[in-house]
Amino acid sequence: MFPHRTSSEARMVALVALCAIPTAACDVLPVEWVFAASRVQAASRLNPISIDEAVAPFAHAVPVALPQVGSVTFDGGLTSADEVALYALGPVAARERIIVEVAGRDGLNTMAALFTSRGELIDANDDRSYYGGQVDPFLNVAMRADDPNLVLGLAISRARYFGLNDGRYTSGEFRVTVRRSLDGAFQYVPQTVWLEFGGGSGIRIAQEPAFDVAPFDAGRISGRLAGDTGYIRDLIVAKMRDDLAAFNVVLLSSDRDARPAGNYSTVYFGGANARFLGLADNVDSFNGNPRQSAVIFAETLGLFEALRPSAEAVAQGLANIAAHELGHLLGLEHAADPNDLMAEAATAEQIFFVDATYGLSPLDPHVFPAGVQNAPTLLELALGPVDGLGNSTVARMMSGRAAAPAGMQFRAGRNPSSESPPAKRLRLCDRPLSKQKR
Ligand SMILES: [Ca+2]
Ligand SMILES: [Ca+2]
Ligand SMILES: [Zn+2]
Repeated sequence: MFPHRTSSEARMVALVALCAIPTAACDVLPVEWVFAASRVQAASRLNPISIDEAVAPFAHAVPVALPQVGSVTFDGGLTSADEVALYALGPVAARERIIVEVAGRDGLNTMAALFTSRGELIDANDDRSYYGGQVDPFLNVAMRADDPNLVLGLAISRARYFGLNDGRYTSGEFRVTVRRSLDGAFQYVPQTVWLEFGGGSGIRIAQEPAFDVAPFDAGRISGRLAGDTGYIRDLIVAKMRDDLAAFNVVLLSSDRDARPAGNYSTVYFGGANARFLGLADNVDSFNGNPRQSAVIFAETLGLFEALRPSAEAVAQGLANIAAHELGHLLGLEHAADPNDLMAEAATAEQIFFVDATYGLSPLDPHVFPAGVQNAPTLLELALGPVDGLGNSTVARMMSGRAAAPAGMQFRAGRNPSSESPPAKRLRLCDRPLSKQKR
């Protein structure tokens, strides 16, 4: 049950150690310029592993016999933060419930994730209750699709990089219990989103103190844009509608539409924040809660006036940030590909000038250091098909890959010989490190 060791291990461990840049807040990720000292971190994230590399370890998952109804308990170990332990649990069917409980020994702080046989993320969790100090992971998933070989992944938590120092992060052992029951009925939760450009007061996001958001005013991003507020608002809405056209989401604009009667989530545009471009309540697995909030601190883009972004570029930037935060409210995690809307970080140029999309991307290693996120599929499984006829417009982005037979635990792939990344990066985020799990 111990991993391959390779001659590049020392180098890879050193790479990760250099990534341990402390950040100001422990429960949210601040917006910040990243300077020269973080070039190594940028290398590992801005030049992520390929999709093939990210899913390669899944062919070597260790088989574990999960009863049709009941539980299995087993022990495992991890020797470095680069390592992942993957367990093949066999076939699962839609509407089965899978519950995973992990106990790290001697304070080992782990994270866990469930994947399809193709290495596509189903759900991830680092801490059962981050705010409550329960740092063992916990997963409780009603399966939404059949899969020929469900995979459970364990890795050492990376939470200490954000200031959480509880527990051990070097190596250790854990015990896992996986339970299966037949009570995994689920409902799709379509989403209406209110894009609020008129400001708000007493807004609460996650565990942040309540705050007010000023009305959207392009002139407070740059005096050059003072006459473009309405134009930029309309462009933001149009671009977000384009991003979400394939999904069961209705976007309403506060200055064009009537407020909806039923459940909706609100995305506020306005104000400035010294730490964030955007904030979202949490990563809401399969959109369990259709009444949430996110804030896009539009005026923060004024920090990048040196780029002299046009009105169109500012609208693109705000639409990218808003679609990212909304992605969290719909259940999406961070991706490693900087061209994916769910990238955890991007350069200012990428934010302004790249029309990012929800795609198929290796996971951000803080979510899990192996596997991919297929955002279109996850959105469809959360929100339901786009029309009442069951005709989804979502293309399945990965063709089937056969799950190979068992092998050993595997190192998470990483490419330490990356090219020089852009020096300036922005963090887009945003959210509590961990999803609260019931
Ligand atoms: Ca944890
Ligand atoms: Ca939600
Ligand atoms: Zn984010």
